[in-house]
Amino acid sequence: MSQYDLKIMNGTVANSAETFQADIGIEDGKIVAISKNLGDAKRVINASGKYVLPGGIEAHCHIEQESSSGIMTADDYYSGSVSAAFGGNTCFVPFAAQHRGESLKEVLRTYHDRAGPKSVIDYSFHLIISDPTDKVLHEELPRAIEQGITSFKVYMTYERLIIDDSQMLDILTVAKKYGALTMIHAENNAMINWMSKRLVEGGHGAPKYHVLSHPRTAESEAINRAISLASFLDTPILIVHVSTEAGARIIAKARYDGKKVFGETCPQYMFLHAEQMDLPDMHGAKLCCSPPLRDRASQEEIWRCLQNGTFQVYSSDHAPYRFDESGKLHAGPNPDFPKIANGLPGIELRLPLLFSEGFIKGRITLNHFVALAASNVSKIYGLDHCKGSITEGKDADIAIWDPDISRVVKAEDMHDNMEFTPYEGMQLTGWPTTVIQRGAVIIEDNQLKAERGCGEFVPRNTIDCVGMPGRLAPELDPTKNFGVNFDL
Ligand code: DUC
Ligand code: ZN
Ligand code: ZN
Repeated sequence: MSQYDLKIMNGTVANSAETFQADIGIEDGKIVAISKNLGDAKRVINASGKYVLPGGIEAHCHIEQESSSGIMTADDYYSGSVSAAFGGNTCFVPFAAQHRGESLKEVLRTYHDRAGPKSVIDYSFHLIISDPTDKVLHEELPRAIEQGITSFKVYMTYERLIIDDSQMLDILTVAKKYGALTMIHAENNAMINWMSKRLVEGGHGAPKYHVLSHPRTAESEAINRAISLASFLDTPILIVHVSTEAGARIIAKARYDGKKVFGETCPQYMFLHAEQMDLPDMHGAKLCCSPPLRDRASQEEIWRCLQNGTFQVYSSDHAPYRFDESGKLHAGPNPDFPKIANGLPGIELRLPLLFSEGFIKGRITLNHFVALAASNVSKIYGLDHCKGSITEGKDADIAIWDPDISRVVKAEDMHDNMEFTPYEGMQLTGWPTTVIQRGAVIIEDNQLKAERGCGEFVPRNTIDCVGMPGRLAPELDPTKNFGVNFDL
């Protein structure tokens, strides 16, 4: 009689569309049986009274990445992945950032070298494209997609990252041709610069004015433009870190119209607000991120758009910069807000926040929690062949959650390389207690059990937009444009 390597017994198992009582048998890193009364196993975990869920997949985080101004994030692939694992994740997809003049081959080699020896969870990368030369577009991007890097991010703002609309069309055309997903940081650059200059010149350089410098309309204008460009070509995009109701409504309308548009929001827009930045001695800098925190009413609107499915992806946007000269205050002890490093830590708390404040408090179902934790990401970003659900044949990536544990968040309990957390003092109920990756226990009894470098690179599939009909603009469609072929 066959013996499983591991059996998880007596738990309540949930996927994005079903919840059931079953035991799970694991062999060679895969889920091989889901049933009651399984046979013997070398090791048994009793999950009685707990939820047995797919391991989380973090789709937006900045790990061991130099910002465009050359500031390194505080977490490398070891501390970043350990922190993610303690937060119930078994896989993440950080960014591999191209700075201008760099080849994508070089960039990917650098990030493989950073991640491979250190990551304790499985990983892929999204490229950041800041220099779409002909070589990048026609040789390097197709090659990267072939290697399973099937998504990339572009910026509509930031001096050293911004691409113009014409470059955006070039990138979207390549994405369409090869089946990749373009992620878009959508903010109107001119509005941000115009506001920032006036605020600083007027003596309003303190961190809280960062919020005013990124008006809501800057986000909605750019989202609208990005969707117009992508739907012109009928190619999928994902608008990352949406912070406003206006932006969310544009996405909802586009999806209603059948356009291939996905939306992402982040915990900072649901749990934090701009008034918290009004602190003495530069402490507001800890909460500087882009798009910025909004007001309390916005928090409710963002929650509603998560509940109603406008956002399919919920990510931490973990961008850890310490409150010192290595990070937030790299430009000196008292900089004006445009010189403060942008980003918040949150990779470890993304899921505990949603489990506690979403599922336990009855705002979302357990299945919706699973969808946001893992399943939607696995489908949208091409990981569905191996991850994102508890299904026979998939990787045994599992997080066991105890709904009865209640803890107050403290920075000293986090496993990232930060000295603060924006969520300090929140009481959260429900925490992951055991995390299993490809059948190996990596977190147990609040201890790390994984070896440095045990995570593996996961090549991703091309992007599937079934159910999103879309429509190429008539001007590009040879059946409607006097037969002109744009080779799309
Ligand atoms: N965009 C991100 O995605 N993360 C941090 C800062 C930013 O502008
Ligand atoms: Zn961004
Ligand atoms: Zn980000």
